[in-house]
Amino acid sequence: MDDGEGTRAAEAQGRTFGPLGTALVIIPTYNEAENIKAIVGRVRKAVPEAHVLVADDNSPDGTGRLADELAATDDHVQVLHRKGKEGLGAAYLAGFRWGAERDYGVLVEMDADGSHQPEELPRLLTALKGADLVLGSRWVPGGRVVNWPKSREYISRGGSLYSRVALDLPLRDITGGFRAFRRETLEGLGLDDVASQGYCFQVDLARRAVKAGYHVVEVPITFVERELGDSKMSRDIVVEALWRVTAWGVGDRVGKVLGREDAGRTGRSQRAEETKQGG
Ligand SMILES: Nc1nc2c(ncn2[C@@H]2O[C@H](COP(=O)(O)OP(=O)(O)OP(=O)(O)O)[C@@H](O)[C@H]2O)c(=O)[nH]1
Ligand SMILES: [Mg+2]
Repeated sequence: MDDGEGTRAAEAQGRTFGPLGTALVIIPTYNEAENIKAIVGRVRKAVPEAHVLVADDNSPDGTGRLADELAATDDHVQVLHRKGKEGLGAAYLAGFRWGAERDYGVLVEMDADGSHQPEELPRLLTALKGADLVLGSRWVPGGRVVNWPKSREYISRGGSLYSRVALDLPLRDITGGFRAFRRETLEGLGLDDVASQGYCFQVDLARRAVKAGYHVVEVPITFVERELGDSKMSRDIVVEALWRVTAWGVGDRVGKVLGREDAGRTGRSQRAEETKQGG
């Protein structure tokens, strides 16, 4: 996908974020009727030049309808209606495709429940000028969580630590979902075969980015526990993350032992290598 035309068109409409092109903030929703209007309003205020895409899985509580109401009066807000609940990962993949087809230069992941603060978005976007992927991080110096029960903190810290060690990733917050990607980065991750869903989806994307040789930067954030609506976090999501991360870790190690130096590598580093070898 050639960027030039799209970027110029976006600039003409006054909706670019710096030299990277227009940012699309993708907000996946399932039953977030109590949160959706406030969160979209906060994003629009914090980064007026960005666009918002609500990716709603036909929420029974009418979140999609409320998002439509916002979109009707604001040309920076759009809604992707999906047929039913298919999980966070599938909603993001659909949102990424939607954004790439429309030439957005930056794609942002953000929860609807207020845990990710839109007011911190400018810092993430600024950091992306010197990176391929920026992770909002609770577990680097300066990052923190507010109002989280200790049990949630242990699960989250434990999940990141386990992923870090099992997958040999130089990252602190690997399960978080407040992230900014350059479009080119997403295109280099080979997303067609991503099957993972909850936290595991975030681990999967971080792992692919590091293995593909992209420059991944963590920026401290303050994560605030949701006040309204219900969590979709479940035992199944934790179990999925545990088995997939373990399987990836074992796969990478077996690959190394068998001498497959490219085990698990996709995208940029592999392509660069192939180009070198091809002369
Ligand atoms: N489209 C879509 N969105 C989802 C789905 N599951 C979760 N979400 C959204 O993904 C975001 C994160 O989900 P949460 O329920 O907040 O999960 P969590 O942050 O791990 O859990 P809490 O900290 O307890 O809130 C929210 O905006 C949800 O509405 C899904 O199946 N489809
Ligand atoms: Mg949440």
